[in-house]
Amino acid sequence: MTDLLLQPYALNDELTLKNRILMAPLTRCMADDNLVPTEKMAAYYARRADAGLIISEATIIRPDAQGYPNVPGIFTSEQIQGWRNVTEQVHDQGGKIFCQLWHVGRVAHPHFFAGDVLGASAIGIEGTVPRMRELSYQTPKAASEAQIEQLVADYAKAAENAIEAGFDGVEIHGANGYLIDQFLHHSSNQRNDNYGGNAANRARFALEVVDAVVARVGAAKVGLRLSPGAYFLLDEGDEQDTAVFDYLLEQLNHRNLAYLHLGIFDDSMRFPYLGGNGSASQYLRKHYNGNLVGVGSYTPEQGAEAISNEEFDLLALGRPFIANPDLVAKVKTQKPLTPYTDDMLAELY
Ligand code: FNR
Ligand code: 8K6
Repeated sequence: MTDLLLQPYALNDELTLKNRILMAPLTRCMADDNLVPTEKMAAYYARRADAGLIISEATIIRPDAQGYPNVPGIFTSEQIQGWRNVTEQVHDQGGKIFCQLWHVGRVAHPHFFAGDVLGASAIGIEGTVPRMRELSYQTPKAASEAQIEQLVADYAKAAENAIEAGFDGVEIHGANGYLIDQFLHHSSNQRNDNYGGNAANRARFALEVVDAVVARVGAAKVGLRLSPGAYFLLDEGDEQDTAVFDYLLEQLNHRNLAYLHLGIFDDSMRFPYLGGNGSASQYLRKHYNGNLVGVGSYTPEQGAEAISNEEFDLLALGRPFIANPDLVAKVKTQKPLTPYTDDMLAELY
């Protein structure tokens, strides 16, 4: 069964993956204090170059995108150089790697930068920054239309920087309750201008970012991650959100992106307002025509079965890749995987 995972897969005319196993983006908070990727990070990614495609840990597009310590950036020349070292080592091992472009929106903390925390609306989240519990989240400012225009331009510039750094493409992080997702969900977007209210307005920011990034680097090099079910850093979703995602996916069907990637920790979660059996992957498959990446607490065997049932086309694995740098080799030789445990996050191996 897992043979299916090991077959090559053409994303489009430009990019063919050597297998259908993707390394999911995994924040590790191990960049240096200038948010530059280190030599250890290069070795960590190169060790996993057997994946059909590595998606980098989320990488911030500009200073106010930061909500966690020591996450890498892609906006200074030093950061671009650091990433170039990573992409070269991955390429030397025969791998491919995309850069996940990230702005956390209201999950940002001014401890990390000078300036305002921006969100879709002035609605904050409860709680404190992980690993820095003394920092409580603040109420964001609603981004003005001029600030939105600048954000869109900064995503496009970050994508250009990523290509300059040698990445094979970029994945726009539109999932998991961060900035783009904050525009898509009703609980975090109560604007009454062109970016709020009806479905087209709430999807506008996401589509402007996609179009600006595509214009800069080409659709064949652009993936997008979305969380149609609200489950992380957001209040519960509802039917109003579903109308937004229905509209957004219909629009994306005309964009010819490299792939669409579900953002979720466990695909057995159910969101009744998404219809069908309530799973986020089934909802995306129903509304999206292109390459779909499934994810969320799958084993390789379960993922292969889901692919053979045409539930999605490619499988991303996150925690199993932290525990098993040699994951693909183990799947090939049918060796058991080392189970993931949270203490593995302490070190980059
Ligand atoms: C994540 N995840 C995640 N997602 C994302 O889009 N960008 C990121 O930077 C991160 N960072 C991250 C760090 C850690 C430590 C974990 C465990 C998860 C989510 C990840 O990509 C994936 O969707 C989930 O981990 C579910 O897949 P697995 O781990 O069950 O295969
Ligand atoms: C994406 C960046 C931040 C770092 C992430 C660390 C993640 C830790 C892992 C587990 C968290 C699981 C949260 C799942 C939410 C489910 C809610 C029902």
